[in-house]
Parts: sequence; structure tokens; C-alpha cells
Amino acid sequence: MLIRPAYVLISPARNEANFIELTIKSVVAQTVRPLKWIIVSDGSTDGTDEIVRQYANEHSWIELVRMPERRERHFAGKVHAFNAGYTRVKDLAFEVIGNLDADVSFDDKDYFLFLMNKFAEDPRLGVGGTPYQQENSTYDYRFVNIEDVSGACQLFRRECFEEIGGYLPLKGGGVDHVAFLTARMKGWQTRTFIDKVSNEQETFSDWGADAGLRLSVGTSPARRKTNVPGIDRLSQTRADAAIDETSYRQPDLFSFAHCNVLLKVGIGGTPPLLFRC
Ligand SMILES: Nc1nc2c(ncn2[C@@H]2O[C@H](COP(=O)(O)OP(=O)(O)OP(=O)(O)O)[C@@H](O)[C@H]2O)c(=O)[nH]1
Ligand SMILES: [Mg+2]
Repeated sequence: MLIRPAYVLISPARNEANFIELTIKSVVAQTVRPLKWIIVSDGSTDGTDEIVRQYANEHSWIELVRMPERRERHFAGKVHAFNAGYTRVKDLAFEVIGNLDADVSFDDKDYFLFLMNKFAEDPRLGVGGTPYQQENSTYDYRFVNIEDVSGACQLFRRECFEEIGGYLPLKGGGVDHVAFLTARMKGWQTRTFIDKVSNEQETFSDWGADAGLRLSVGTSPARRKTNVPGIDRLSQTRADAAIDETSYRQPDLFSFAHCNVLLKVGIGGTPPLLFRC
């Protein structure tokens, strides 16, 4: 008989009061719950903490950790928050650790049961997850590498997570990509299981606002949120990955990206350029 691994979850949450209750309700409803779930409020000022506290009072396996307030929103912030959560679980006996974004939810009560079974079945599975859907977009697997695992709900075998040194605090994003690519480089299997799906809220976070653009470096071809003119038209190309100005300036990170088409967006009205890899 397969032994299902115990898992822990960490959710970095920065001003997610609009969504986090749905996230919490979906995890509470799971048939196989985490050993511990650390929700790290990353300097939230919108009532996120109060919502989490309410559930943490009810469920001893949910814990709120609060990070100090800070001005900027960026993906290094997400990683610092995750790491603060990690220190709270590192002494527990778990085999799988996951990042669960605080704007993700599940309709399926067996979501984590399903994924834990996958980890039990394949001892070389280092990183696992499912696709996510947003209100107006769905995954199209003709354009996505099934070995790439979205960071919205990204699960790691503990041994793999420790071997890759955890998440790297990259301000410009791509944190989830670097994690699963490093895992693959170290010989682990990484896999998106398309039998199930999570829901991610369609939000417009402000991390790219300074640069006047909002693109994702990611596994989601249908997902383009930006205020750069012309992007909607380009999104029709269903590019497999896009790069933003920040990652463009980081050729090493840039070369990590799995993509069919690369998108370079000019700031201040420069027309977007499209390159085929
Ligand atoms: N972007 C960002 N997210 C943070 C930060 N600190 C914590 N987070 C959390 O990290 C998770 C991912 O952030 P999101 O803004 O949802 O990033 P995303 O899913 O790539 O982008 P969206 O499509 O806009 O949801 C969420 O749970 C955030 O609340 C931060 O400084 N920046
Ligand atoms: Mg999100």
C-alpha cells in the first residue's frame, strides 16, 4: 500500500482580503488537510490579518505570521514571506511542502489528496501541481510544457525543495520557474497534472506598475494582464511565455524561460516586439 505523504502549506499574502477567505475555505474543506498551514501576511493593511486570525482561532493547524509593513510589492517580497513561513514548519515531520497563493481556491475537496497520491506513486516527483483557471482564460496545453508547474499552487517533495535551496528572491518574478527548472536540472521529475484544476482570481497586482507594464513570465499563454497598448492584440498569438522589462535585463533568468515566442515590450509607447525562439 502506498503511504500518502504529510504536507505543509505556506501562503504569502499581501493585501488579499478580497480573496483569502475563499482560499481558506477551500483548504478547510479538503479531505486531506495539511499538517500545518502558515499564512504570512506580508505587511497587509486591508484586513487580511483579521480574516486569517478568525480561522486560525478555529483551526489549530492554521497559523498567522505577520511581516512588517513595506511600500513595494514584488516577488522577492513573496519569497521573503514564504521563507518566514518556512522557519515555522521546518522542524515538523512533513514530506511535501507547498506554496499556495492567497488568491487561489479549489472547487474540489480532493485536490490535495490527488496531489499527495501523485507524490506517493512516484518517488522521483520533485515538483507537482495542476493548471489554474481564471474567469476569462483557460489553459491550452498545445502551448504549455506539462513539466512546468505554476507557482500559484506549487508543491515540492521536501528533499527536492531543500536540494534546490528553496525559492530565490527575484524581484522581477519567475520565482516559480527558477524553482522547477533547478529541480529538473538536479534530476527531479516536475509535472503539472491536468486531471484537476485550481481557480485563481483575476487581479491586477501593482508590482509592475512603476514600469508601466504588467506581464507575466509564466506557463499560462492565455494570461495577459497589462496596461501597455497593443498587448491584447499580441496576446492572440498565445505566446507561451512573456518577459517583462525586468527579466529582460537579466539574461540569465531570461534564458531559463521555456517559450515559443518572446515578447519585448517597450515603455512609453514603443511598439511591442515579437521574437520567435
Ligand atoms: N506580487 C506580490 N505578491 C506578494 C507579495 N508579498 C506577498 N505576496 C503574495 O504572493 C502571492 C502571489 O502574488 P500575486 O500578486 O497573486 O501574483 P500573481 O499570481 O503572479 O499575479 P496575479 O495574476 O495578479 O494574481 C499572493 O498570495 C500575494 O498576496 C509581494 O510583495 N508581491
Ligand atoms: Mg495571483
